[in-house]
Amino acid sequence: MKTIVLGSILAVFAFMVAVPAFADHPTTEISVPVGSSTPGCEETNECYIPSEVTVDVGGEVMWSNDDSASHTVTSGTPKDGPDGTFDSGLFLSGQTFSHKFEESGEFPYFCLVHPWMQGTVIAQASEEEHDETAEEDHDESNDDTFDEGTGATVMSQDGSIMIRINSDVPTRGEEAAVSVEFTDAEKNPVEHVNFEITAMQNEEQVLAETKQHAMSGIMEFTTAALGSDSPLDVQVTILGIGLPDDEANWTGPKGEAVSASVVPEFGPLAMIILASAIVSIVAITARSKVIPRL
Ligand SMILES: [Cu+2]
Repeated sequence: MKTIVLGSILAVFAFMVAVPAFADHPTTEISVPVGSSTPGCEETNECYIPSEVTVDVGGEVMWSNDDSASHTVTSGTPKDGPDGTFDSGLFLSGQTFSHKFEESGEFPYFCLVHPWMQGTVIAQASEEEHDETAEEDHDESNDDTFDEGTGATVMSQDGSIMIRINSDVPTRGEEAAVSVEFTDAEKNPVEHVNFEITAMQNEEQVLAETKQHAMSGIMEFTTAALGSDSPLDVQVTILGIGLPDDEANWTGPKGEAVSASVVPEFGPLAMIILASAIVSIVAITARSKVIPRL
């Protein structure tokens, strides 16, 4: 009798110990460090830190954008382009992206905006998990962001306005045309959108227009002559819908910003525009100066 009880206790104990070891995977964290938007970090393998990690199958990896610029974590290589396994889309300073690795293998990834940024995740099958059925696919990509041809479209948080940004390929010595289009979910133009627009290249402002009024839903701008072929970062901030001289009665999303990176040719892609909504509502002062709160 005594031995049977002891045996059961041992069995229960073994079960309790084995189950957490079987199911638990700590999240592996990777930093996107300050300054990685400038070439040079690849020389010391520090564009993602650490640039190579090994996880168990089923393990999750979380990237934190500790830089001031926006970046992507995109599976594939700059040479062959994205392979479709995972893609963060553009994520802003202070934001994170996570992906769970359900299959073993070596997964190279890079940043679409800054293709010198490369890293690798190695997912290893640990023996006791061979029989584990794959969990449903965790797609962490930003649902309100999608690419259409060379432009990018983002829906405002309240679903009332789709903001589409198009641009020329950034080319050294040339001005780039940047257009902004406001439509509803059925692609009908939204009239009387007040907004401001800025564009930066290599930390230099090449376009800055405040108090713009898109009467019929579309407006085109021209940047200053560009200093290089580097990515162009465009930001559009919606100030409200209504007549320009009637600011007190403007409706719709106010102070919501959309940022887009216009990435020139590399690998098999001629150009790609990545867009992301700034989810925090920004504060607008009397002078329409916007301060993103991230
Ligand atoms: Cu980047």
